[in-house]
Amino acid sequence: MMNRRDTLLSVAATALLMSAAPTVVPAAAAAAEPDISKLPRQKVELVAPPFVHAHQQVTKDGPKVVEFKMVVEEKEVVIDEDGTKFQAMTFNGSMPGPLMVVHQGDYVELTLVNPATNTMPHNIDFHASTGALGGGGLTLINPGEQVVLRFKADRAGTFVYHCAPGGNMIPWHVVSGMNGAMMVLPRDGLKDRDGKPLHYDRVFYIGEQDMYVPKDEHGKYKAYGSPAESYTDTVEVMRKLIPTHEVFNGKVGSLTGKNAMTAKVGETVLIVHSQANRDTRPHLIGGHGDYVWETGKFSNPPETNLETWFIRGGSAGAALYTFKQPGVYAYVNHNLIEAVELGATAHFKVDGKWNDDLMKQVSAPGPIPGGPTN
Ligand SMILES: [Cu+2]
Repeated sequence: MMNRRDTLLSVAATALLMSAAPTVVPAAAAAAEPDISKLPRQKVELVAPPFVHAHQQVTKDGPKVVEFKMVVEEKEVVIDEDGTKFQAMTFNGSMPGPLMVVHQGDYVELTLVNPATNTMPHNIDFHASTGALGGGGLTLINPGEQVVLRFKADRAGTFVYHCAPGGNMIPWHVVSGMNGAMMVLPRDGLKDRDGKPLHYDRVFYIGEQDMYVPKDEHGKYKAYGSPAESYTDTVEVMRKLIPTHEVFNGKVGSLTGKNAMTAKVGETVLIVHSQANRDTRPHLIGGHGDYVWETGKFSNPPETNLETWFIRGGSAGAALYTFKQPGVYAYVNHNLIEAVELGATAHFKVDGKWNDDLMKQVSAPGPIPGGPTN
């Protein structure tokens, strides 16, 4: 008799086969392409969001093979102040997975590891890549397996990656945490609409995620022993399309208070924002998007001076802003119900000198002159 896990494995395998992933990869090798075996190689250690691994914004070097390794981790995490437990499935242990940065024309070479301690097959679909379901058709691995995928980052921009193991498994793995983003920078860096170079002093990666945690008959969030155990109840909540949590970087409060992102007045910050499943509308309260690539595609001219921008579900965007005033800025999904009630709020803590010309409290709160005194 099949247990739950075997059932899920076979559902995933069948669905993937039905999606017609190629089993034979055509030999590439058009004449103009470089001999990949002769290209320089660079190993990159990924770091957990909101931080981003060290990288050059502009490169004068030719294309290279950039080596990454990600380990899939299935684990229980707590996602809010009430201690709600969540059976997460993650790339490299974080929600979202790490931001991977390369330059256009580089080759991305990912070693994806699914440790034997996991319970599910996983894979990865890179929206930055071309072919085989974004690599998903070539990377499906069972617990105890690993796979190496190489693809050419042939277009610039910010792109989502996510697990897509087939059929009903796809949305479930994505909203369980298996999503992240890649930034493919133009080799000569970011530009404004007139071709003037744009530079950032800091970069942060925010991955927004909708979560669907089942409740018991008393309205309390339920906890489960494994992702598979949570599956049936979770899908029931998912199908109603009403998230119980909408969070930045894995849980409510992951980027607020003492976890705030930091900057100084005069610094330019690039904010990469992804949502692999659902639309969102980032807004920096008290600031703007000086330059915004809403769709994340750096070959398109950036919009300027935006108040709020739109990230389509299944994409990542980038916003560049130079802070002009000190203080704590909330960075929110400006569906404010999602920001305040469901968790989609982050903070920037900005140090520096206040500019009275831009804003001044001319008169502090006080009694209305001539009004009643008590
Ligand atoms: Cu997965």
